[in-house]
Amino acid sequence: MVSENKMIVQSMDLGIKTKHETSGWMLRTMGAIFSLLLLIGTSSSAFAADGAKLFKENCATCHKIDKDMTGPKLYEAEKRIPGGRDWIYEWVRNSPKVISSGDEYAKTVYETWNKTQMTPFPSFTNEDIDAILDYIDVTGKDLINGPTGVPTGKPLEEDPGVFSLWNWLRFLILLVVLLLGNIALQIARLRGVELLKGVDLNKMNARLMIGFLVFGMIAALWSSFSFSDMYLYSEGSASEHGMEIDRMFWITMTVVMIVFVLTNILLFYFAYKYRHDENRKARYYPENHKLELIWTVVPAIVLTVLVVFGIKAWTGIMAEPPADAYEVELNAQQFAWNLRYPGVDGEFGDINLHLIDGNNLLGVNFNQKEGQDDFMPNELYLPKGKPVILRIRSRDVLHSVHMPHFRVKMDAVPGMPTRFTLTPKYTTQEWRDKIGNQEFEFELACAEVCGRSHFSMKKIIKVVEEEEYLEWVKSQPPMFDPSIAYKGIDQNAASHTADATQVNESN
Ligand code: HEC
Ligand SMILES: [Cu+2]
Repeated sequence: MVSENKMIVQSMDLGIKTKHETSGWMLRTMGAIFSLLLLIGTSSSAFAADGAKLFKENCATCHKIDKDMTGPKLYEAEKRIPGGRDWIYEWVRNSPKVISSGDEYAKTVYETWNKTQMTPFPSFTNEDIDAILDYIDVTGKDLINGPTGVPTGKPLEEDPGVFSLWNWLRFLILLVVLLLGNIALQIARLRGVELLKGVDLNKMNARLMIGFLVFGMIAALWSSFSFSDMYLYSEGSASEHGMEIDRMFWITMTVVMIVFVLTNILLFYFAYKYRHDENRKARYYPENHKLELIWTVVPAIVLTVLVVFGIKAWTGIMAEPPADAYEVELNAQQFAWNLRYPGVDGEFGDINLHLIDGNNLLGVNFNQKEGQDDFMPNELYLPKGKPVILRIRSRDVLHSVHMPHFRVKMDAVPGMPTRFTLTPKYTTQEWRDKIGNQEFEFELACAEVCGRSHFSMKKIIKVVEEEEYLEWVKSQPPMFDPSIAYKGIDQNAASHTADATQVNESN
């Protein structure tokens, strides 16, 4: 008979040597096979063409090739659209305009898609759009015919995601492994095999504590160093206030690391040293005021110093921006950033939600001459060495402006405009040379999980010299088009009268 005690010990054991070594051996092999299966990932096919990049960066937010999403599936769109490719050129560059021009097809899709506004891409050339359509065509065909072009006869299928056959198989294998392991243990038990005979579990646990400490420390160091080239912190900051943030980051990191290492060593060493011992009696040591005072006051002082420096840095970053700062407006919506620049006059037109319509995405008051030269580019241009105020708004849900290289992060809150001022330190080209990667682009991303296409909510940031920036501002076409009848805008007043600032709300 196996005693009660032994049974508990046995059921705690998973794979330590048994008299009949089969079960342990079997377990380990199964474990190895299972981990191998987990490691084999699926490979992704690479499309090098520009069209792929353009599609993924700009359209994939709302469109899938083979399936409807926020917008219609784009495979063979050209065939179903009566206007063909020429229509698509116009549509992509300014879909609101196509809709308001009275185009029947445009109106129908717009209505069908619940009047969801597609972002206009005014800077896209015909060649850009050709490249996107080619990419869609090739990829769509692959999805139907297989990559070799041999028809598989399969229709476009839904991506099973996590419930793929392969994942079910892995799950099944895991179940089988666990079952077999359990069987092996039961057999050993029935045969009266004494697992862990003569092992002092208490001592073993104590040693494992030290083992865990060493293993954990090595793993922590290894992971920090092996991924260190992914840390943005190693490249330094691309903005001026970011230098201060980095400095504080490193000071905090150093303090935290020292405390982390010391406390962990003590924690595990004490667990080892003061393990249960028949011959030792615990000392009764109820309190020590001096010790308690030290471990309360020292961290309190350190934390206060860190927090005070943090508050000082933050008030500096949030201080009133200089009067000659440039301005950009970032309008967040699911799932895009709409950028607005004040135009050559440097003044924004007011925004009024009653003015929003298919032609006026942001509801800019075009009755004001300040609003008439405002423009909406596709890339966020910033001048090097000059303060720029980001004026941040959201149209639907919470989003968050995240420009990691510039150490910028600020929520975009519906109904509550926020602000962030930064001064870029390097042009994009200088940064590319600095990090030795000529493909590099700065990026604006959304840092708030705002919905299903949150992942693709990003914009390219281009930092250029101030002269180039001013040239670029001059070269941008204004969003206001005098030939369009905007909702709530007085056509006549809009033709350049400075004082016609009233919006006709009854319109
Ligand atoms: C913010 C979401 C969004 C983005 C980004 C977007 N689209 Fe759209 N697109 C739509 C919606 C919604 C429609 C349906 C019409 C409407 O409501 O405006 C549409 C319609 C279309 C149509 C007409 C399709 C048809 O079947 O008639 C084409 C073509 C198209 N988009 C191409 C593009 C391309 C190319 C890009 C990238 C450069 C792009 N879209 C980016 C939302 C988007
Ligand atoms: Cu978002």
